[in-house]
Amino acid sequence: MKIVDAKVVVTSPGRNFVTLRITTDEGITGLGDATLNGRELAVVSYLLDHVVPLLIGRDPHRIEDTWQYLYRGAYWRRGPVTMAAIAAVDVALWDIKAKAAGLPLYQLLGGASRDRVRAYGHASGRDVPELFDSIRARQAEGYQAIRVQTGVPGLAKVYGVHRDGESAAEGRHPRPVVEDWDTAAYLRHIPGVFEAVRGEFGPELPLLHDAHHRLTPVQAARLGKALEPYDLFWLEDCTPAENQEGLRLVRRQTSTPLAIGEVFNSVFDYQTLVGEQLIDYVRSAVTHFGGVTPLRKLFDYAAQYQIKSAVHGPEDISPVGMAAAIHLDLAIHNFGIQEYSGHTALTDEVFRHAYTFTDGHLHPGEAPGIGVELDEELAAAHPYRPAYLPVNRLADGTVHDW
Ligand code: EZ4
Ligand code: CO
Repeated sequence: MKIVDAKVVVTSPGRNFVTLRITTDEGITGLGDATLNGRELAVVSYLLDHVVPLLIGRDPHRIEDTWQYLYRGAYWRRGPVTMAAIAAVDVALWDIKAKAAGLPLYQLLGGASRDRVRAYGHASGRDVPELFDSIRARQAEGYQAIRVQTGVPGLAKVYGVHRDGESAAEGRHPRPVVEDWDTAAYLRHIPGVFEAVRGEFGPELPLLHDAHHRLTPVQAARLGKALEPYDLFWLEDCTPAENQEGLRLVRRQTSTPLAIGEVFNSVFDYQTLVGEQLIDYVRSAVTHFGGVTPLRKLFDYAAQYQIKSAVHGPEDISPVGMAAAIHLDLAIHNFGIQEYSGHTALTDEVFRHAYTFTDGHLHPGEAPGIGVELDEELAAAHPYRPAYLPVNRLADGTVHDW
């Protein structure tokens, strides 16, 4: 088999998605997600100008070799743009190989290690009553594990907090919106929120919380300790993730489980964190980590340290990236949990997918390949719109971690 064509589709059915479609001389096609929120077109250029010309004529079955060729061959390694582009190629080739075999991808990864994959959803509220309503809404949708984010008194708008039913995409802007931040106010407020949630929903509901890289190690240690009575499933991204050594301090001070990695794009970003067992969950996305091939290797490395998977699954991962994640989740032994918010109905029409969400659990379905079909006509009817994430400033105007 030979690759005869590779095309990049940019579409915005509610938010921007970048998709690579590889076609072979036998007529089999494969899809890969290359979406990098807020920097989408840089990946489009990387693919069209520098990757697609190298793919034509290659044997699509040689996935590992193509991965190494693109990664080592570029000389310039790692980085979110490079790794999103390589991820799209990797997933599209796995899609083709699995379709050629007539099997769903998870069968090629060793087959199912479980019947279904537990997902967690997002609840948020500007205050505690609004948060309770949001948690109940997630429970009504079937979720059995819930990430909890709230507003902080004195702050106008906090990351991850929006009215229920208002998609995060509705808040997108052609220039970054400025949000305010005050770490001290946040640290004073959050333990009381979790006390209230435990009081209302009982001890069994798995609760997660995302600190979104806002804290120093000593602040994170204090928060982790303060949250111990409320038995979190994890505290996510407590400190800026590139400072791996900072996690030693956090780890020594608290037994609240820690999850990190959504902005990582290489196993080297995890060397200290995994090798010293400083975290409990690795959080990279298939789409931002170079694809299924390297993420599988990361999970195998993490497994030696009893660290589990928790693939990043925000709305800015397309259904193509989500499908690849769910196949991997089903197959690996050290699966932990999968983040999942679903997509807009229009997005699910553009990307028709075989995966399902039932009773708080995902299943990749039995369609050959990753099980996603792209409606290119509908995609073209919803063209790219510039959209940026917010930026964060302290009261004196200093830019803070986002
Ligand atoms: O802010 O994917 O856990 N999920 C998150 C996400 C990230 C976005 C950034 O594009 O923190 O919502
Ligand atoms: Co996060």
